[in-house]
Amino acid sequence: MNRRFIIALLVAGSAAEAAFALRHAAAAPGEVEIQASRFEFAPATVKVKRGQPVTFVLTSVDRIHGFKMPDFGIRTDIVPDKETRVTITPEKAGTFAYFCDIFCGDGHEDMGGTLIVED
Ligand SMILES: [Cu+2]
Repeated sequence: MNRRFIIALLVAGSAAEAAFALRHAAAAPGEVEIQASRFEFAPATVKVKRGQPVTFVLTSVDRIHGFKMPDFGIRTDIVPDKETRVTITPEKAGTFAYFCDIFCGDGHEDMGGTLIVED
Protein backbone atom coordinates (compact mmCIF):
# COMPACT_ATOMS: atom_id res chain seq x y z
CA MET A 1 0.00 0.00 0.00
CA ASN A 2 1.33 3.40 -0.79
CA ARG A 3 1.16 6.21 1.63
CA ARG A 4 -1.52 8.19 -0.19
CA PHE A 5 -3.84 5.19 -0.17
CA ILE A 6 -3.35 4.69 3.56
CA ILE A 7 -4.12 8.34 4.23
CA ALA A 8 -7.26 8.05 2.08
CA LEU A 9 -8.34 5.05 4.15
CA LEU A 10 -7.75 6.91 7.38
CA VAL A 11 -9.77 9.91 6.20
CA ALA A 12 -12.60 7.70 4.93
CA GLY A 13 -12.59 5.84 8.24
CA SER A 14 -12.88 8.92 10.36
CA ALA A 15 -15.62 10.38 8.14
CA ALA A 16 -17.60 7.17 8.48
CA GLU A 17 -17.12 7.24 12.22
CA ALA A 18 -18.22 10.86 12.37
CA ALA A 19 -21.33 10.07 10.32
CA PHE A 20 -22.09 7.13 12.59
CA ALA A 21 -21.64 9.30 15.67
CA LEU A 22 -24.02 11.89 14.23
CA ARG A 23 -26.71 9.32 13.47
CA HIS A 24 -26.40 7.69 16.87
CA ALA A 25 -25.63 10.76 18.92
CA ALA A 26 -26.61 10.38 22.51
CA ALA A 27 -28.71 13.23 23.76
CA ALA A 28 -26.57 16.26 24.41
CA PRO A 29 -25.84 17.11 28.04
CA GLY A 30 -28.96 18.51 29.61
CA GLU A 31 -31.22 16.94 26.99
CA VAL A 32 -33.59 14.05 27.48
CA GLU A 33 -35.22 12.43 24.46
CA ILE A 34 -38.76 11.23 24.96
CA GLN A 35 -40.56 9.38 22.21
CA ALA A 36 -44.34 9.27 22.13
CA SER A 37 -46.39 6.54 20.50
CA ARG A 38 -49.84 5.03 21.06
CA PHE A 39 -50.06 4.74 24.09
CA GLU A 40 -46.80 5.32 25.88
CA PHE A 41 -43.86 7.55 26.38
CA ALA A 42 -40.38 6.07 26.11
CA PRO A 43 -38.82 6.39 28.55
CA ALA A 44 -41.73 6.38 30.97
CA THR A 45 -39.44 7.39 33.82
CA VAL A 46 -36.95 10.24 33.58
CA LYS A 47 -34.50 11.24 36.31
CA VAL A 48 -33.06 14.74 36.47
CA LYS A 49 -31.17 16.84 39.00
CA ARG A 50 -32.75 19.63 40.94
CA GLY A 51 -31.58 23.07 39.81
CA GLN A 52 -30.14 21.86 36.49
CA PRO A 53 -31.89 22.93 33.29
CA VAL A 54 -33.20 20.03 31.27
CA THR A 55 -34.53 20.13 27.73
CA PHE A 56 -37.03 17.50 26.73
CA VAL A 57 -36.63 16.59 23.07
CA LEU A 58 -40.03 15.23 22.14
CA THR A 59 -40.86 13.15 19.08
CA SER A 60 -43.80 11.06 17.96
CA VAL A 61 -43.61 7.92 15.84
CA ASP A 62 -47.27 7.79 14.83
CA ARG A 63 -49.63 10.68 15.37
CA ILE A 64 -49.99 13.92 17.22
CA HIS A 65 -49.78 13.53 20.98
CA GLY A 66 -49.70 16.00 23.80
CA PHE A 67 -47.09 16.46 26.50
CA LYS A 68 -48.29 17.98 29.72
CA MET A 69 -46.41 18.40 32.97
CA PRO A 70 -48.71 20.42 35.18
CA ASP A 71 -46.29 20.80 38.10
CA PHE A 72 -43.97 22.78 35.84
CA GLY A 73 -46.64 24.56 33.87
CA ILE A 74 -45.69 23.11 30.53
CA ARG A 75 -47.68 21.59 27.74
CA THR A 76 -47.01 21.19 24.06
CA ASP A 77 -48.08 19.21 21.04
CA ILE A 78 -45.77 16.45 19.82
CA VAL A 79 -46.05 16.33 16.05
CA PRO A 80 -44.67 13.47 13.92
CA ASP A 81 -41.48 14.13 11.94
CA LYS A 82 -40.54 17.03 14.13
CA GLU A 83 -38.53 17.59 17.30
CA THR A 84 -40.31 19.64 19.89
CA ARG A 85 -38.15 21.07 22.65
CA VAL A 86 -39.26 22.20 26.06
CA THR A 87 -36.85 23.34 28.75
CA ILE A 88 -37.45 23.49 32.47
CA THR A 89 -35.25 24.07 35.48
CA PRO A 90 -36.78 21.95 38.23
CA GLU A 91 -36.34 23.80 41.50
CA LYS A 92 -38.16 21.24 43.62
CA ALA A 93 -37.22 17.64 44.25
CA GLY A 94 -39.87 14.98 44.03
CA THR A 95 -41.90 12.86 41.67
CA PHE A 96 -44.03 14.52 39.03
CA ALA A 97 -46.34 13.22 36.35
CA TYR A 98 -46.35 13.89 32.65
CA PHE A 99 -49.02 12.67 30.31
CA CYS A 100 -50.61 12.92 26.91
CA ASP A 101 -53.44 15.43 26.80
CA ILE A 102 -54.60 14.89 23.22
CA PHE A 103 -57.00 12.01 22.83
CA CYS A 104 -55.12 9.47 20.75
CA GLY A 105 -57.21 6.29 21.04
CA ASP A 106 -58.27 3.53 23.40
CA GLY A 107 -55.15 3.56 25.60
CA HIS A 108 -54.88 7.32 25.82
CA GLU A 109 -55.93 7.57 29.46
CA ASP A 110 -52.94 5.46 30.50
CA MET A 111 -50.39 7.34 28.43
CA GLY A 112 -48.11 8.93 30.94
CA GLY A 113 -44.76 8.96 32.65
CA THR A 114 -42.91 10.06 35.75
CA LEU A 115 -40.28 12.73 36.19
CA ILE A 116 -38.05 12.15 39.22
CA VAL A 117 -36.18 15.23 40.37
CA GLU A 118 -33.32 14.31 42.68
CA ASP A 119 -31.43 16.55 45.05
CU1 LIG B 1 -53.13 10.53 24.04
